[in-house]
Amino acid sequence: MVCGSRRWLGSAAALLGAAAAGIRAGATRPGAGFLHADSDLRKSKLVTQTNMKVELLPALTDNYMYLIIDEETKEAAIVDPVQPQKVVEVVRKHGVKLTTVLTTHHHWDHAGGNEKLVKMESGLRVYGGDSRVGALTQKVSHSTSFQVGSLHVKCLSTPCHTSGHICYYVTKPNSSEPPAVFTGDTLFVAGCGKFFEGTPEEMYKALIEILGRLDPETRVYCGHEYTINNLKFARHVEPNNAAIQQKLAWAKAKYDSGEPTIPSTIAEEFTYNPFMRVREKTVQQHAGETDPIRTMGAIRKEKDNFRVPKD
Ligand SMILES: N[C@@H](CCC(=O)N[C@@H](CS)C(=O)NCC(=O)O)C(=O)O
Ligand SMILES: [Zn+2]
Ligand SMILES: [Zn+2]
Repeated sequence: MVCGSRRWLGSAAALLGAAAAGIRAGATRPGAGFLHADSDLRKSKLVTQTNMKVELLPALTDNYMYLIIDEETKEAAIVDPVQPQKVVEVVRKHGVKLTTVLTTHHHWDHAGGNEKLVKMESGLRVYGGDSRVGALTQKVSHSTSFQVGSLHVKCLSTPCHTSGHICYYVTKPNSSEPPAVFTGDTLFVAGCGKFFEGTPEEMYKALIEILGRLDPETRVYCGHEYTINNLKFARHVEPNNAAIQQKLAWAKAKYDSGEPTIPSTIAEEFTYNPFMRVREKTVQQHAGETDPIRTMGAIRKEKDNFRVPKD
């Protein structure tokens, strides 16, 4: 399966068919024989703060789109709207004004809905860090900032998964509530994206020096529901890390009830995510390295070939 390619649509369609035929995927999970094949069987979730709401919208097999609402002005942004029809429906449900598309990277499973969405909703500003992003109107780079209503958005350039990958850091000025970061395929809960267009050094910079230095309470909203598989790899790297065991048990329970395992926080990621823990002796010893960047390269290579166990 190539990330962002249309090739895997075939398998997604086949799985959707199986779900439609009445095979409830809810009792199973990755590595347990079946998949949550249908995003309609995965529940959405609304994270409500005084100033900002984030609605998690399951898309395709395991992607997420995110609707961000500024409570003060009722202006909204959508992150990676691969399924535009669902976006339009949820915008209508909330009665908000959608003005902004935040595209994390050009892969089809993230940017593939942009062209259709701009036809359905006129006047959208489409942000992204890569000319390969469809319907792009605002090309951004590191530290580019703008507003969505009263919310402040700062672009963080995190090349590696793709060379033009952007994470979006969203804050409400003068608020005591935690910020949010939309990390696409750079940082996942307990994992990171494949290094399709970058190096271990770049991912180190992205995870440790950029995302790792955000407010530790920042909520992490990532591009895919990969948490269980990621934690099984994390457990393989650090078998004695209790934070991994606990998060895995929690994630399995969430998955079985069709609920998202998102968001996490930056502080939490440092406790169980092996790619955020490359400075730890335990992770370095597993990799047979003493340098964090070489450790990053080694564990990414290992995960590329990791066979996820059933339990
Ligand atoms: N291993 C993925 C396979 C799909 C895949 O390659 N996904 C891309 C993003 S579209 C990726 O970077 N995955 C990170 C990883 O496999 O660790 C899974 O858990 O389902
Ligand atoms: Zn991708
Ligand atoms: Zn992806």
